[in-house]
Amino acid sequence: MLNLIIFGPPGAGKGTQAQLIVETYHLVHLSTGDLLRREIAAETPLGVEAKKLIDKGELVPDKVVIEIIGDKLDANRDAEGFIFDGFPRTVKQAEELDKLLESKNMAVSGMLSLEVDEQELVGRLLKRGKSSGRADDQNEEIIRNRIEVYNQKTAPLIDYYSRQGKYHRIDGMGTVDEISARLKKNVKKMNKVEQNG
Ligand code: B4P
Repeated sequence: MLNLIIFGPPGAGKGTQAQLIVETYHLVHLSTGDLLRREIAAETPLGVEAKKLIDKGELVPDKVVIEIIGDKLDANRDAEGFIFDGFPRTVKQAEELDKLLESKNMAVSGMLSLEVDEQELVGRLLKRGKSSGRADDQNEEIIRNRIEVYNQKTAPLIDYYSRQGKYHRIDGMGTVDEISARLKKNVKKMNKVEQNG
């Protein structure tokens, strides 16, 4: 079973690339950003609270996203594998994901980490902000805060997965197709290991 984490700073191309991997490997795509935006659109109590944080470029509490992911794992028991997009974002989330998967006799196969220059990240997000309607994409100060939050709270996960031998660094600069080809090379290797193991 292939369980991938697509990782990187805001605007690194996680959502874009996850979509392409899902199509090839028939994985269930779990994007915490998308799931939270769905709650916001439905104006649920959770969505109302999440919106206040997301609009400022802050993270939603660990407990909230861990619960969302737990529910989705339970709801997709027959899946051939998962791709976690935008999750985990803190060491606490990573530890809880390991526990959740272990309780189902599953494990993370690998973490694909997209590396992109900061200026490129800001440019991509501002460009998306023109059409997405996302408040967190429209203001450079908020985007810089998201990158700062990433550096402080999320980047330590590189060490977390390196220690488990699961970190794969991917050059995230270039066209969507170029990056997709780099990612798929890595996923292919991981898939072989999963099938032989
Ligand atoms: P996310 O939805 O995960 O937002 P993101 O980091 O911006 O990544 P996304 O996947 O959307 O963008 P992508 O890089 O693909 O999170 C939003 C917020 O939700 C967070 O700030 C946080 O508040 C909250 N949240 C989510 N998960 C959470 C968690 N686990 N814990 C706590 N809080 C959480 O693409 C960006 C743009 O670049 C797109 O327009 C795309 O078209 C473009 N692009 C992609 N590849 C490109 C390329 N190669 N060249 C040029 N442009 C490219």
